[in-house]
Amino acid sequence: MSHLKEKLYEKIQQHRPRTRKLLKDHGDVVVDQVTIGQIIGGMRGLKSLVTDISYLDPNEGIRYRGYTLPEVFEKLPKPKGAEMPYVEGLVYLLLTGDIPNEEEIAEVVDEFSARRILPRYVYEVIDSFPCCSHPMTIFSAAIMTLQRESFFVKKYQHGMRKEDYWDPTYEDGMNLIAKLPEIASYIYWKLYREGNRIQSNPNLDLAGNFAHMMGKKKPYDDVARLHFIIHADHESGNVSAHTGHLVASTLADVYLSIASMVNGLAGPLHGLANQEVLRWLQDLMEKMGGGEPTEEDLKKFVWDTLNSGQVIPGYGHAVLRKTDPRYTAQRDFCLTHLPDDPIFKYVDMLYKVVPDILLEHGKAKNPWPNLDAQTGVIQWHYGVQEYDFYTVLFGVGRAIGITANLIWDRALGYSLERPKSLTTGMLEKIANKANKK
Ligand code: NMX
Ligand code: MLT
Repeated sequence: MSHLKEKLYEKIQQHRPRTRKLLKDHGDVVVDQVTIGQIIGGMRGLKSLVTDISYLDPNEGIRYRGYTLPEVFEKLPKPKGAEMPYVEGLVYLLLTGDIPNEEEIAEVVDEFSARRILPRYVYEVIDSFPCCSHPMTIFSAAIMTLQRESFFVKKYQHGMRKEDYWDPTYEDGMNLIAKLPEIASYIYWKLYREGNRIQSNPNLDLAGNFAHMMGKKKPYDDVARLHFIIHADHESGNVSAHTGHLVASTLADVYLSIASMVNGLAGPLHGLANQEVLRWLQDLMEKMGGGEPTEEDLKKFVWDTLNSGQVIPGYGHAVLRKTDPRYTAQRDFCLTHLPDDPIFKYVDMLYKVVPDILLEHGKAKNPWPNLDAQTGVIQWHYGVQEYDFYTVLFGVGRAIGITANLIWDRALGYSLERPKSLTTGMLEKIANKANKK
């Protein structure tokens, strides 16, 4: 057993009595109430899920295992000469709650390297997609294709004790995370570079190898590290995390669950917003004829978008009420590495005008930018300009956090998810009764 897996098992054994006690001794304690507004309005804010992998504070933003993003970037070890930490360190942190040392990270780097090889049939499935298929569709299908490799399915069919479910889930999860950069980079070459591809380098860390397979020089390895780390998790209620958890609650394996997660991410109100931001910016830049816009030009463009009934992509959030720290982390990277990039300048000018306009517009509860507002700028700057690919990159990162969640879901024996629905008539009755009081 690897050190990481041993450590994880130790943590699981320590944690299990806490969950058992909560269920057994405090199962009836009321945590939250639900309103009609929440039932019709997408369960916004309803406290109904549990995870220890990450927690999202509306004002502070995400914490991974209790650490803010700046703390994660400061504490996790970095490859020699790199500005950003190892993604492998984040995997270790999310799974165990501990900051790994260099030696512990090196073992995870080796583990991913050993699990990377993609079966031939995955390339063939990607090759066989009809032209104009969206990269997220191909990404999801490629993950589904790998489902035949699931250890969980084999073990389950042979009969497995519930407390052992986490083990083959870990194996499936680690195998899949290791393969995702290979799948993503091959989709890129297939769709935009006539199917040539760069072979993986077994001596590189996961993000370094991704940059290598994308054919990108430094600092794109740090771009990949930054990207995968900030996209990894956003507690359990967002659509991709929730979908992954929901599907896995049926004991569907990691491949089925992560493919579902990818499908959830592919909607424009969620992960696809990063492609929408670039599409919208290109439209803006075209209107400006390549020149620098004035503040008035930008205000007009933003109002035109709103007045035509569309949302401003990359702005707003279901939970956050301040600028997303993932936006700030990417903005800081831009300020250091690409301060004069023309798209960055547009994005930064928009940061100055959009929040006030959204406040005046009066609808969005959060007028501040989310992470998607900055992602494409960085990718575009380093030559990844096919913006329909950006959500695949989000998916590679997100799979890391969701896999950690799925392993822990199994370890703690979380139940099949099955909330109760009501009819509109029933809600009307409840509303009338409440009004009579
Ligand atoms: N531009 C225009 N209108 C907005 C925006 C925005 N950026 N954000 C929210 N609104 C509207 C929203 O459409 C809703 O209108 P209506 O009452 O007509 O349905 C109203 O404001 C209230 O919505 P909120 O409660 O503030 O937001 P909600 O929690 O429902 O949705 C988002 C959150 C993120 C879906 C929403 O802010 C949005 O559509 N943003 C733009 C798309 C985007 O950037 N998505 C990426 C989110 C991050 N991610 O990667 O997942
Ligand atoms: C995410 O990273 O999943 C998004 O910010 C959406 C969310 O948290 O609701």
